[in-house]
Formats: sequence, C-alpha cells, structure tokens
Amino acid sequence: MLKIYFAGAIRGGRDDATLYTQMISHLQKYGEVLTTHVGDPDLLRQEKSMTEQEIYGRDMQWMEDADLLIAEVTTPSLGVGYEIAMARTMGKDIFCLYRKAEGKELSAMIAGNPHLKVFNYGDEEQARQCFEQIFSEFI
Ligand code: 6K6
Repeated sequence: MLKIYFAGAIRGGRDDATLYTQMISHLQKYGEVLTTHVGDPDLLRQEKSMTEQEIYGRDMQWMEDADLLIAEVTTPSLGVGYEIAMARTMGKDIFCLYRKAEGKELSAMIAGNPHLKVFNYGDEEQARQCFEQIFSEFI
C-alpha cells in the first residue's frame, strides 16, 4: 500500500483545516495517509502532549517512510516549506495543491520549482480531480 505524507499549515494558520480533512479522506482511497492529524480541528489544543523535538522526529521518520508528498500550499507555512525541501532531498515525488486566494500568493520557491508538480484548484471537488490525475498519471 502506498504511504502518503500529506502536509498542510498548522502554526502557519488553520483557515483550511476542514479542507485538509476532506483532502485526507479522498487520499485514503489511494493509500495510507501517515499524517491524518494535519486535518484534526483540535490539533493545536493537543500540542502540549508532545515536545517540539518529538513532533519533528516523528514527522521526519514519516517522511522517510513515505512514497510521496502531497502538500496543500495555499496558507504559507514554514513547516510545509521545510517538508517540501526535505522530501526533495530524500528524492520523493512531490505534488503541491494551491488555491488562488487574496493575500496568499504562492512563493516563487514553489511556483517556479521544476522539481515539483503544482496544481491549481478551486474547491474540494477539484482537489479530488487533482488526486485522480496524480494517481493515474504520475504514480
Ligand atoms: C503535537 C501532538 C499532536 O499534535 C501536535 C501538533 N504539532 C504537529 N504535529 C504534527 N506535525 C506537525 C506539527 N506541527 C507542524 N507539523 C508539520 O509541519 C506537519 O506535517 C505540517 O505539514 C507542517 C505544518 O507546519 P507549521 O509551520 O504550519 O506548523
């Protein structure tokens, strides 16, 4: 079974948390999503149960284990940017989904990066179609 690392903003901002949950449930049709907590609406409240070092160590181990990275990049996030760079270093396939939104222009480090595949989408249904395309054409 494919192992999917899904990345989305946490401390970067939780505006899209519901959308992350929806995306994770679509991705679960294609493999095991290692990072289901990214869509958890209570995540920030649970943070105290793990140290920063434990979070980092666990996530980097999951990244090593993952076959590919899917990152929702609309809300700018240092953590998501770091994960994209690490996935690149580890030679993973990387797919980014970006929803055009006022005040949230995509970084040129992502938009102009020839090593990533960036999809523009508008809503949950279009995200689902992007996943269909990713898993039929690229994986
Ligand atoms: C701790 C225990 C339970 O929940 C927590 C909360 N913290 C995080 N848990 C797991 N992954 C995290 C956490 N904080 C950041 N990340 C990783 O960085 C996720 O994989 C996200 O894709 C990304 C978000 O980075 P920020 O900079 O927006 O927080």
